[in-house]
Amino acid sequence: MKMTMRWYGKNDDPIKIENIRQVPGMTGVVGALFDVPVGEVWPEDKIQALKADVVAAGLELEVIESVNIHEDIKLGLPSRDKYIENYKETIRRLAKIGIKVICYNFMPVFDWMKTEMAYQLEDGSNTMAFFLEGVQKSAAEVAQDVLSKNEGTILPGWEPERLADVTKLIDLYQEVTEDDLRANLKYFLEQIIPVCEEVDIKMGIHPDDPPYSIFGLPRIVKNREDLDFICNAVDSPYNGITFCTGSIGEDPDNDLVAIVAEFAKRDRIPFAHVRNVKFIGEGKDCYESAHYSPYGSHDMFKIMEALYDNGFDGYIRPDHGRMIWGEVGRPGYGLYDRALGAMYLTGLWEALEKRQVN
Ligand SMILES: [Mn+2]
Repeated sequence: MKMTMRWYGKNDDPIKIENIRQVPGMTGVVGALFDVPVGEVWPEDKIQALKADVVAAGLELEVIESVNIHEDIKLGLPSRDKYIENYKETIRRLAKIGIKVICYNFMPVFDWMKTEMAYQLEDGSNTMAFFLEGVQKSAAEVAQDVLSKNEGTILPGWEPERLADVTKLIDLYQEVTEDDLRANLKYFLEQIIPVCEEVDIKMGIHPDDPPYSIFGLPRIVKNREDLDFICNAVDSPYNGITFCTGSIGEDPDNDLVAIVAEFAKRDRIPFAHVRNVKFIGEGKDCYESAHYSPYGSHDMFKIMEALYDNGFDGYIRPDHGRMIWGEVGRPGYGLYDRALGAMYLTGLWEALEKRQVN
């Protein structure tokens, strides 16, 4: 297991990489380029500059999150082939600097959706939350809400230029069924996985967040059956999952520990986001709690145990954290609570390793 933390780069992240380096057990950061328009080939000089910044801080850069998928690929438009060729070239360029895993998602229009960016918790901290009631208005209004509460930072997957006309983008999906979207994902994977095998990069699809349909959009990475379909669509260890416990875990019907165990055993989890959520009331409304099991609805020990016992040897990162100790910044991506999360997960892993020895 290699513990990592997401870092937005020296120009886009208020958090210094030197501070991430001081978190015990940290081996590397998960990085990306945020100024390359979706669909374009990532410039080699920028990739190398990012790598140089990370290495200079004494950390590794082996995971990229995300190389986003152009909407035309998800929609299955004829123009997709051009964007798939660009994607292949980006994969090859990332391999040259030692990248081992690329995280991506196949969510139409929105990469992720929260209705509350600073939900107040009893202890004085705040966190992101998702309440179904919050998406009962139009998608454009919800998008505007999210974009206005980003504390001046870029939000991953929420490129303002792409979301400028959310309504139009959603209209394009009116005729796209879940089966169509699945076929478009399979088409994409059939094209890129041979390249991944050649250059030794594993793809990890991030589950839908939340893992059910919103705004009538199709969703195909929601549960065990969806993950099984994806793994079988191209049967290769290079076609894997970024197992986000906070996304799959936002549907109480998903048996989180059993799903983690199954796909770790099948060697399809090269990268895991491990975090907790806390359900409120009877339905699916929830907020992003501290990682520690008693504060959320999921058992982090059992999740780490399922990874450990099934031979997981990939990358882990804590996921969204609360804003604590007065920290202000990109929602979910402050330093302090993610550092606590990383340390907690590292501690659980140490206990699992030593349990086996004794
Ligand atoms: Mn995640």
